[in-house]
Parts: sequence; C-alpha cells; structure tokens
Amino acid sequence: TVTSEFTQGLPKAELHLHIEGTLEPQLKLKLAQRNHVDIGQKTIEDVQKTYDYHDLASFLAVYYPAMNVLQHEEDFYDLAWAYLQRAAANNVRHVEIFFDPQAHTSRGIPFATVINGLHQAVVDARALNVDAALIMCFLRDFSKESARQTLAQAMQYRDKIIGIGLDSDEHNNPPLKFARQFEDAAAAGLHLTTHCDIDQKDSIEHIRQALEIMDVERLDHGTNIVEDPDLVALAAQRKIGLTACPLSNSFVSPDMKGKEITELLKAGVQISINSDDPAYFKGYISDNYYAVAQKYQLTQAQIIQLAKNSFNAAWISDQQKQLYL
Ligand code: ES4
Ligand code: ZN
Repeated sequence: TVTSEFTQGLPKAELHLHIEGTLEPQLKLKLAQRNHVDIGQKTIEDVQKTYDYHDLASFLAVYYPAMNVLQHEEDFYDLAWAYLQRAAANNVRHVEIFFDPQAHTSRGIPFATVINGLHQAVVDARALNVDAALIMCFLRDFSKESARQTLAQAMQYRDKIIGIGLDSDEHNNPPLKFARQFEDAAAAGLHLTTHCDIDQKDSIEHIRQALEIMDVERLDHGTNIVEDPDLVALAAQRKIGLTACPLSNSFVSPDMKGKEITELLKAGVQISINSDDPAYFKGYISDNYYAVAQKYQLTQAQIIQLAKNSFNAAWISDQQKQLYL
C-alpha cells in the first residue's frame, strides 16, 4: 500500500504549479504589513475564512485580489523561495513554475520586477538540489492584444523562460484565441502548453484545438480527453504530457478525477500528478499523490509510473532525464 512517507520520498518533477498559488496566509500577512497594503484581514484565521470557493470563478475571485501584496522584486523572490524550499522537502528534483505577468503588470507592477525576483529564486534553488525553470502564462480572459504585448516584454528575458501557457477563466476563451502568440513563441524556441480545465464548456473542442492546430506539448489538467478515444490515442502516440491536480480538482468539482487518471495511465498517456495552487487547495505535491492514491486505491507501481511520467513529460534533455529516472 501507498503511505505518505512513500509519496513524500519519491523523487518527482512538478509541471503544474502557479507561483502565485503558493502564497501562504502567513506570507500574505507579512507582505501586506511590509508593503502597507490593506487586504482586510489581520490573522491567519481571517485569511482562511476567505478561502471559500466551489468553482473556478469563485476561486479566481479570491486569488487575484490577494496578489496586491506582491509589490517589489524582493516579494516575488520571497514567494518563489518559500515554494522552492517546500519543493525540496517534497523531493521535487525539477519544477517548471507558471507565473502570470499580466496579473501584476495590470496593476502597475513592471514586468522586470516580476521576472527578476522569480528568476533569482530559480538560480538560488540549485543550492536546494532543485532544478527550476519558468513558464509564462497568458491570462486567457485578457485580450489578444494584451497577450501580444506581454510576449514582446518576455522576449527581452527570453533566456529566463522555457515556455508559455494559458490560464485563468477558460469560459469562452478557447486556445485558438491565442494561436498567433503561440506560433510566435514556438518560432522563438519556447515550449507550449495550455490549461484545458476539467469539465469546462467545450472541453473536448479546446483539447482538439490545442493538439491538432496549436501543436502544444502538454495539456494542463486535460483529463476530459477520456471522452474522445481518438484524442487519447493521439496524446499517447505524441507523448503529450497531461498534468493532473487532484486536490485542486476536488475544490472545483465533486472528485479528484482518479478514474480518468487510471484510465489514461492504462492507455499509456504521460499523465502526472501536480499541486496547481497548493496554498489554496490544501496540499503540496506529495499530498496530491497521497490523496489520489488513497481515494482510488492506486498501487505503488501506478504511483511510480506517475512520477516517471513527470520526468518524461518535463522540458529537459534526454540526458537530464536519465539522471532522474
Ligand atoms: C488556476 Cl485552478 C486554475 N485554473 C485556471 N487558472 C488558474 N490560475 C491559477 N490557478
Ligand atoms: Zn493550473
């Protein structure tokens, strides 16, 4: 049987982690005080009382306002460093960290402040034996024009970013809305992924666009793909990485998608387990492995396969994969 010691000790890669979603109540309060930002909460209990959500929209309504406490380069550094220490404690050997520049530039924080703070933590993570990289996400509920400007800004920091993704509210914001930006990013050698959140309107159509038209290499969540056997076969054949997030799923839907995860493992799809927004969804990556293993009685062999998949779907060289596998 799978114990929490086992899921914690297993070496793993984390491929679906929003750095803004690692802001713990304690750091939120500390930064609020340090930057003189009134967030309307004074204690950890006050903060936790606001963590009341049942779907993506109600989650995002809590998530974005909290980012006001992030003002200076040092704040972004402290945020990322706190996460990377937790990653090390979870035996995460490699992590590809999402960040949302538009959530900050839209409230007047320079792009440079965000990326320089995060990047310094990525560099310092080597001392923790954690190999880290940054993936820039576009907020899909913002305009194409905003995405275009954001990509142009990112190009000044090309060597600090390994890929791009799409997150935020998927409703009526299909992947194809950003086809042009994805094409430009691919031409610059950036890797491509997109959220295809669970049980969204047009889930299958969004997955189809992402795989057949935009040539993404991974799907974040993406477990609705089980509804279309042809797309499952395509994902297996192309070695598309799917990044499931069980605890996050349990907040925005009635379950952790364990049946879908098991089915995709059987079909040979490179599906992995990740933590999404661990400060908001009650658990870091080892907790996610443990929760899904318990609830769906996954075997140790299945858990090991999920961890192997995390390295195989990572944007690292085959040589680097050999070090971990
Ligand atoms: C997110 Cl759970 C989720 N879905 C979409 N966008 C996000 N950004 C951070 N967490
Ligand atoms: Zn996510």
